[in-house]
Amino acid sequence: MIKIRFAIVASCLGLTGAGCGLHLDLDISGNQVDALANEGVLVQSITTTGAEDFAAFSINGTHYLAVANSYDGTSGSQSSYIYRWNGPDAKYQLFQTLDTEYALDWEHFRIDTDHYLAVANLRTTSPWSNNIDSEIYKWDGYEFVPFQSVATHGASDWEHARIAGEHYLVVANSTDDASFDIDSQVLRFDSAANAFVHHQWIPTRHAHDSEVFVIGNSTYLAVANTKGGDYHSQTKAVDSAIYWWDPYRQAFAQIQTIQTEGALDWEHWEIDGRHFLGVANSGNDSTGHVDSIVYEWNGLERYSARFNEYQRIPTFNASDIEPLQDGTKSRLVVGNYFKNGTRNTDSYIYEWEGQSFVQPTALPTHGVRGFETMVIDGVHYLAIANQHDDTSYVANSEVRQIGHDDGVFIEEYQGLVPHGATDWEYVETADEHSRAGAHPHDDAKRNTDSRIFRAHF
Ligand SMILES: [Ca+2]
Ligand SMILES: [Ca+2]
Ligand SMILES: [Ca+2]
Ligand SMILES: [Ca+2]
Repeated sequence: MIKIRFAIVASCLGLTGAGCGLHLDLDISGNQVDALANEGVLVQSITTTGAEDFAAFSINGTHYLAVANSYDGTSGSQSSYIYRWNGPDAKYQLFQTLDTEYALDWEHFRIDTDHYLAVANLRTTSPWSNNIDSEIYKWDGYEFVPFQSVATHGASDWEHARIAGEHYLVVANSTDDASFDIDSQVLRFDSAANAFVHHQWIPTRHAHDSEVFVIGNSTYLAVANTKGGDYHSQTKAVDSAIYWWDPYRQAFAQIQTIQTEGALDWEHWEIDGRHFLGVANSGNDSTGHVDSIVYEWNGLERYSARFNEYQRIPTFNASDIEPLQDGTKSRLVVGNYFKNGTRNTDSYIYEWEGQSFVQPTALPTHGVRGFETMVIDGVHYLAIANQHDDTSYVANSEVRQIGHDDGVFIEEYQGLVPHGATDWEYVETADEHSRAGAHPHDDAKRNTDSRIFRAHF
């Protein structure tokens, strides 16, 4: 569907100036809205039970959002839900229910045209055991159906990677009931067997997240190790590790260890050709009030690649770090799980100003465990998995609209020379958004330039 409205640059030539140069903020449908708060506008609340993760994906143009529900206060045997986006009015509606066991993560991936969805099941509740299967589902054209069960041990995260035409999955294992120092697993898709098969063990310590990313011709893996030892004697003073995919050995080879503090999440992102890695540190053995850290790539390749500390960000039991990128504007959200005795604490969104992330603005969260970004019909959204609101695991998670006010209209597209233009008008085409804007008028001449700004999505 292509919608085009014309940009109208009104003239106030001859008027006294009242209102000239005033600009209005218009939302995506052309309605006037107040200047958006930096934390975004609440679009939808979704009741969740110990939400740990959202995964957004689309199939044949339809948008879906899966939530990992971990626990309702009694049991980890929970229904996790897949919601379908039914437009800006109906928003997300329940689409499919899948039974999960203390679900911590959903990962969507494709192999050719086939869609898959994997869930990380942490443990059973009664009897308690972390040695349970996690499940991979496959889209059958109408819904997700079971595809393969994988033996996991306190599974916390799935990560899909495509390397040299092959499909891999990394599953992060956290414990086998006895020790936190257990391996995580790399699986490879065997097309002849139509199944994922074992490929490599990665030594980990209560692994909670893995991140596969590509720089140049090399593929890397970052693993978040949270703690070591066992239930009786444990420490968060464990390093996390970075691996390089060695194409000759067809395996990940460790190239760097990084001192982390209860690391729960890694993310990779790129800004202007610079590659960054961010880690969410949940805390050390005495406090959760520790810095989460952004690292920058040293520019060297293959096994010479290293990631050096670039910026420290104060966090409070940090659970997730997530880049927010719309067009050429880069931001970073860091989730604070718990601060000063409450889970009802703000997380922070930082703005990239060319050298560092600055100007944090508050995002209200409630025991937040994960963020997921999605773009639907050109609008940027952030899904917030709120685990617990201090009262109950049955809490409201949220979908918020973000990056719309100051994150979208960024590139000057066309200069105009009207006479004292007064108003903004929004222009929308299939994949391009523009806004014509009035430059504050010049009282002396009344003919200063106006601008059209093009939005990047
Ligand atoms: Ca996920
Ligand atoms: Ca994942
Ligand atoms: Ca991650
Ligand atoms: Ca993240």
